[in-house]
Amino acid sequence: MSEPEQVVERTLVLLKPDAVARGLTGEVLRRVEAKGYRIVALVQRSADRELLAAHYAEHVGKPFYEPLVEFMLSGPLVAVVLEGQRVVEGFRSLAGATDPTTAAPGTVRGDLGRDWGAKVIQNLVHGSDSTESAAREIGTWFPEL
Ligand code: D4T
Repeated sequence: MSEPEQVVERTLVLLKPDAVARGLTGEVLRRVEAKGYRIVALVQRSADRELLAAHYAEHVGKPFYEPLVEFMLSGPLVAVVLEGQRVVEGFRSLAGATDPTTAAPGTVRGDLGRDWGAKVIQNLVHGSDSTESAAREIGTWFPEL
């Protein structure tokens, strides 16, 4: 009997304002494309409070929420939809651990990120943490998809 075909997934990636301000958009997308994932949609834009409240619904009210929002509003960001087998966990593996100081070398956060003494962790990228989150987040950032 043949193996069941693996389902093609999508994930929502944000290149956060620190990545855009530092001119790292190309470097991050280079890694994504070199890994073999397909870019389905991509836009550079600014966020707003309503969009961030939807995106970060599980963090609303936490002590780091307001500094997180201020950071995410501090400049343009790039929102991307990626596609590929197991792309949700694959992009999170490329991104590395949340804290860029200790994220493994070889990852986006480990190679390119650090602690800047800000009130909130500035870790360059976001990637959906499950296929359910991905569906919700893609709907938030790309309602036309
Ligand atoms: P994102 O969501 O940005 O991909 O990051 P993670 O999945 O790695 O982390 P998260 O959703 O738990 O946190 C969102 C965002 O808030 C910052 N943060 C988080 C922070 O400054 N202090 C904290 O204690 C936590 C948990 C970092 C990422």
